Formats: sequence, C-alpha cells, structure tokens
Amino acid sequence: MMANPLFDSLWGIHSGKNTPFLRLTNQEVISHGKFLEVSTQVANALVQYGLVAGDRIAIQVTKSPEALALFAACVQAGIVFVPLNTAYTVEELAYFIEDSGARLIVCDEANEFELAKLAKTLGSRVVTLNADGSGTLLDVARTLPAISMTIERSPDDLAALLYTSGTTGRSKGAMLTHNNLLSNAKTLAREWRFTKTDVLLHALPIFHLHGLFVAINVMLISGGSIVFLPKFDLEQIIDELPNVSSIMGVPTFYTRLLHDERLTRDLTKHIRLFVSGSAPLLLETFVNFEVRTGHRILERYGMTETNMNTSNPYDGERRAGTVGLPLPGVEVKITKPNSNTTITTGEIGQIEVRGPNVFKGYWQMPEKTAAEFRDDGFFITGDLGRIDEDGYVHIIGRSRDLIISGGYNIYPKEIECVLDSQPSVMESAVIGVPDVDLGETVVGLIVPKKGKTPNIEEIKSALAKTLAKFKHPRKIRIIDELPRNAMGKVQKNILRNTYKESFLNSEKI
Ligand code: MCA
Ligand code: AMP
Repeated sequence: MMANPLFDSLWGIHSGKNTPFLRLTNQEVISHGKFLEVSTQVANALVQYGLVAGDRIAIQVTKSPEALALFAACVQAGIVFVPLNTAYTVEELAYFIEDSGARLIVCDEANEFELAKLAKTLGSRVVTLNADGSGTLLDVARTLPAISMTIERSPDDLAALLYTSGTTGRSKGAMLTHNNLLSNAKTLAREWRFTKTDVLLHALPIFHLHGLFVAINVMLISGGSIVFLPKFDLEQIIDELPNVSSIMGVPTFYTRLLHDERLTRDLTKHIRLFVSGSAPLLLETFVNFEVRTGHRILERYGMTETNMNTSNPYDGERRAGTVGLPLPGVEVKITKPNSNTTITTGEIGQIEVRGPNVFKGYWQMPEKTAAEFRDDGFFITGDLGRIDEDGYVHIIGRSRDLIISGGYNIYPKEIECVLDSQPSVMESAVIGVPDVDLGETVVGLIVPKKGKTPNIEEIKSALAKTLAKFKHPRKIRIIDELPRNAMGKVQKNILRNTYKESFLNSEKI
C-alpha cells in the first residue's frame, strides 16, 4: 500500500522524469521531474517553518508554477491547502485566515505588511511568494535538499479547505479529502480520455476547484502537459489553440472566443476536447460553437463541495442544455423540495449527490454539515434540476440566492450587508441579471432612508474597502420600495424581471 496515494498518483509517478509538464508564456518548459524537485524543496521549507501534518496554510498569490508547487508540497507534507481568491480584500482575508486557523500565510510581497499585522493578532506567520517565484518562501526552499519527505496520509485525511460563501452568515470551508481529489481525478481522466500525449490550455485561476483540481490533477494523473497562461487573455488563447489538444473553461471563455472572427474550424482542428463548467452554458453558445468549429463542447457539472458530479459523454451524445450523466461511482437523485422523497418522473426537484467525490463536511460547522447531508450520505446541493428519460441531468435553477458571474459565485447577502450599512440606505436588494459576457452580472437596488439621497460614490468606496472587485454591483439604482410577498420576503424574481431589460443598455455606475 502506498503511503500517500494522492501524492504518489499525481506527482510520485513522475519522479526523475524529463517529460514536459508546464510550458510558460516565455516558452520556458518545466519538466515533471524538475517540478517535483522544487515542490519537494518547498515541502521541506514548510517543515522547517514548523508546520506538521493537518496544519492549514492560507495562500493568496498570483498564478505561477511556484504557486502550483506549493500545492504539491502541501499534499506531500500532509498540510491542508487553503487557496484564496487574489481579488479578496484584507477584510475578507481576515475571516478566512482566522476561521481556518492557518499557521502560515503565503502572500505577495505587496500585501506582506497588511497581512503581517493580521498574522500577529492571530498567532500565525507570513512568508512571501511573488508572481515571478521570488520571495521568502523560495529563498528558504532553494537552500534545502530535494529529498522526499512524503508524509503518510489516509484517504480520509484533509487535502484542502475551499471556502464557499454562505447564503446567510459566514463563509464555509469545504473539507476536501485526499480521496475526494484522487477519485475524481482518476474518473475524469478516464472519462475524458486524457493520456500523456494531451496538451491542455490552462487559463483558469488556480484558487478554485475548477482550475486547480479538475484541470491540473487530470493532467498530472494522465501524464500530459499544460500550456500555463497567467489568466484568460483572448490573444494568447487564439495564439495557442493550434498547439494544444484540449481546453477547460467557464462559459465566458467560449462566448469571448465566439466574438472573435479568428475562431474557425481550421484554428481548432488539432483540438480533441473543449470542456465547459462552473456556470450554465447557453444553448446558443453550444450551437454557435459547433457551427463555427465543428466541436460540440462537453459540459459537466460540479461544485466546490462535491468536485465533479456529472458529465456529458466523451463518445456518446453531448446533449445541449444538459450537464450529462452521473459520473461512474457518483449517484445523483432528484428529491421533492424540503423533503427526502425521491422524484422518478422527470419532474424538477432538488439535486442530491453521493459518492467518493463528495466532501467531508464544513470546517468546524457540524450543524451546517448535518443540515446539508442526509443520514444516508446524500448531499443536498442547493441546485434545482431534473433527470430526463435517458438519464441526462438538466440544471434548472438554484434554491440558493446565488449569482454566478464569469464562473465566480457571488452571494447577494454579502453585498446587501454592505449596502444596508450605509447611513443613507434603508434597505437594499442585490440581484443577478443576464449578461452576454459573464452570464450574469450584479445589480444593486437601493431604497433610501426617508429624506436622504444616497451618495453613490461613497457607497462605491465602502464596497471597495470591504469586498473583492468582482462582487461589486456593475450598476446601482435607487428605487422607492422593494416588492415583498405576504410573508414580508423580498420577491427577487419580480426584481430580476423588472430590471433585466432596463439594465442591459444602461450606464455602468
Ligand atoms: C474579473 N472581473 C469580474 C470577473 N472577473 N467581474 C465579475 N465577474 C467576474 N468573473 C472584474 C475585475 O475585478 C476587473 O474589474 C475586470 O473584471 C477585469 O478583470 P480581469 O481579470 O481582466 O477579468 P477578465 O479577464 O475579464 O476575467 C473574466 C474571466 C475570469 C476570464 C471570466 O473571471 C475567470 O477566469 N473566471 C473563472 C472563474 C473560475 O475559475 N470559476 C470556477 C469556480 P475592473 O476592471 O473594474 O478593475 S469552481 C466551480 O464553480 C465549481 C467547482 C465548478 O463546477 O467548476
Ligand atoms: P461553486 O460553489 O463555486 O463550487 O459553484 C458550484 C455551482 O456552480 C453549482 O452548485 C451550480 O449552481 C453551478 N454550476 C457548476 N457547473 C455548472 C453547469 N455546468 N451548469 C450550471 N451550473 C453549474
């Protein structure tokens, strides 16, 4: 039996190999063997900092090979990886760092001063890792031997804590185990037919499950290589498409490509697989993409808490508007809202899932965990959907109040709290409206206090201080009152209908 199956299956198998792993935009190629060497040095640095298996490490750094090596180092040393969106403000970071109890914070030098103040109050320590790989972490790591110190881990041990915002109250840390990640990587690599000849175009951020675990782990386990772009940049994507065999992206990637006339059959003729997920792929995008390129995008469905649950088939019919069939080993069922009764008639209900991919629970939140799991292990996703007569899963909506903008989840409550705390604001509602580029975009509706005129500039600076930029309403409108039902609940569906058209052509705030 292997001591650390996740580490051995993703990286151990590549030990000493000169095969290419990452190609960077400057054309530098990092081999699997070299990557493993650096990550082993980083693992040794983590041990030198006094971290032991089970400790958490909070990371807010720019995408780089070294940032990826840090993930490999954590798996090797049994340390729990807590990646954080690079857009988060210090106020947002404070919560994640405190809640996770991170003993070490890794950040860009530019944020070191602010985070060191925070670390002091929390009894943790800060080291730096900049976009170019420089910083104190690698300064220390490079002085250490690349001698493996792989720590034994059992399948149920934690590999990562990924924070997902809550509909109400605090963000929750989803506890992902070694086996959650390993089982999903194996399944996806097999289902999507990845082999060592594949080259993946990687333009997603690596602080989310999609860019980190789906994309990277699948390539590691199959032994393929990655063209590693810092972010989605249309020019770079167009340049690289002829050099790769596959791409994984959010729907915005595909709508942006479709807006460029250079997207043709010829440009994509070497590609065998386009995968989409994290947000609904519009039927129109699926159809137009096939017309332009001849490729049917493979849409799949996942969640931070569950990794990937369903996928359209590689060989069979990729059915537009569906997220495909349950992956092998994953059970998906539909239940009546607010009940545990399974629906088998193809009607809409709550999507529930069970399998080795499903997380262990929310970090230090036993009540929330219990509320979202059935006794028999099914997890209630919060998505609404149905299963058709051929077994394809259709996502119809969400029971949670959630906006998905360009693949980022945004919880209105968080923004409403900031708007409501403004002295001139009596109450507010935040909604998502359709957006051609991002799928949905955030709109804030404000009801002023009697006799007050809200100052939009002041509101914008309050938002800037508190919340990451991608959460800010693109538009804010002052209205007289919020529509409520008989129970006093704000009727967001009415607001979405009322404001979806009128905002399409209005000015940004
Ligand atoms: C950037 N901005 C955004 C977003 N991204 N605003 C709203 N929604 C966004 N998604 C803002 C920035 O704050 C900035 O504001 C301006 O847009 C331009 O920033 P830039 O970085 O240049 O953005 P971009 O290149 O246009 O990025 C759009 C993007 C990116 C490519 C769609 O957001 C992206 O890579 N999204 C992928 C997210 C992802 O990986 N999600 C997976 C979650 P200003 O200009 O005003 O300063 S995991 C998940 O959902 C589950 C597990 C699953 O199923 O996968
Ligand atoms: P996150 O919390 O960031 O992991 O986002 C997970 C949520 O994204 C899911 O619960 C769904 O609501 C949504 N999602 C992911 N993939 C898809 C998809 N292919 N179609 C529709 N929604 C999706």
